[in-house]
Amino acid sequence: MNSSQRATPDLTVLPMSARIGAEIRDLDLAKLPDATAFARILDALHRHGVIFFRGQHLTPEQLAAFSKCFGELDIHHMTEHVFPDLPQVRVLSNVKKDGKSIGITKGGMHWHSDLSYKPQPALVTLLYAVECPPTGADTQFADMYAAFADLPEEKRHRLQTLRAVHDRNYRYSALYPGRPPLTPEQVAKVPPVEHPLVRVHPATGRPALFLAKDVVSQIIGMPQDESRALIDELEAVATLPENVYSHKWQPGDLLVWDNRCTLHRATPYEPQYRRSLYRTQVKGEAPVGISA
Ligand SMILES: O=C(O)CCC(=O)C(=O)O
Ligand SMILES: [Fe+2]
Repeated sequence: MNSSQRATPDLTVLPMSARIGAEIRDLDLAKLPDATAFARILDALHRHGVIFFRGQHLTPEQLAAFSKCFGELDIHHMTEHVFPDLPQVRVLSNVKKDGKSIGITKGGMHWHSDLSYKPQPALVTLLYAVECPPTGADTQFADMYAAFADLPEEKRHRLQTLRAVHDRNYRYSALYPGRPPLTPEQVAKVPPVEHPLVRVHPATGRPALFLAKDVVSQIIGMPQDESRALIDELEAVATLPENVYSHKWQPGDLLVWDNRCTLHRATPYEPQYRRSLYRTQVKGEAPVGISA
């Protein structure tokens, strides 16, 4: 991504690396940003793929209000662990009350792009840390523009003609051994979908790889073993360390990531620590390929 730094008297953007991630300073998001400030936030998101703000003090309502600046909020198809009066805000947490977790625990520990298995995957996701462990539990992000751009030209040409099947149920039980399998009703809500393997970001016009090895069950028209090998290889290259930003959480951090040009995953932490975050996601559009 573009690492150029922008600073204005009231808003500073600090890139985390040449490729991906930036911190935005000097904003209190409990108040909605004005149009100029929001245009700068969006610009930073488009340049860096993942942005974050530290030291925030947000209620679930304030998080939802800021999230709406990015578009219409989605209500996740897994309706547990949302605020009853505010179903757009979901809780991720390992904290237990009366023996039951107050939020989703151990979600997203494989590389993925949120809701890629839906016809219109998530546009951006916002995650706000209420409490977090002193070490571990980083969220990692991979730059899928660079993942594509770094490939040899011949391979890029071939990949941009391909389509992939994204399937929520493909490895669900392997990824979530502690959860019951998806019910037939849940499976029926998320049938497998086909997306271009390379998608063009509508705002930046840049192509990005769009796949995750635990969600993409196959590449259309390719023998299964070849398809599997290609998917595994592409994810491995995309998530090489030089392509990844690891976010070390502090309470009060708000992260925003663009699911159209990044993959992310949660990482483990010691279970004696408490971790609670509020999460929203913004509805996206159907991915568009290069030749479409
Ligand atoms: O818990 C995390 O670090 C990330 C979880 C995740 O994948 C998500 O909220 O979309
Ligand atoms: Fe996720």
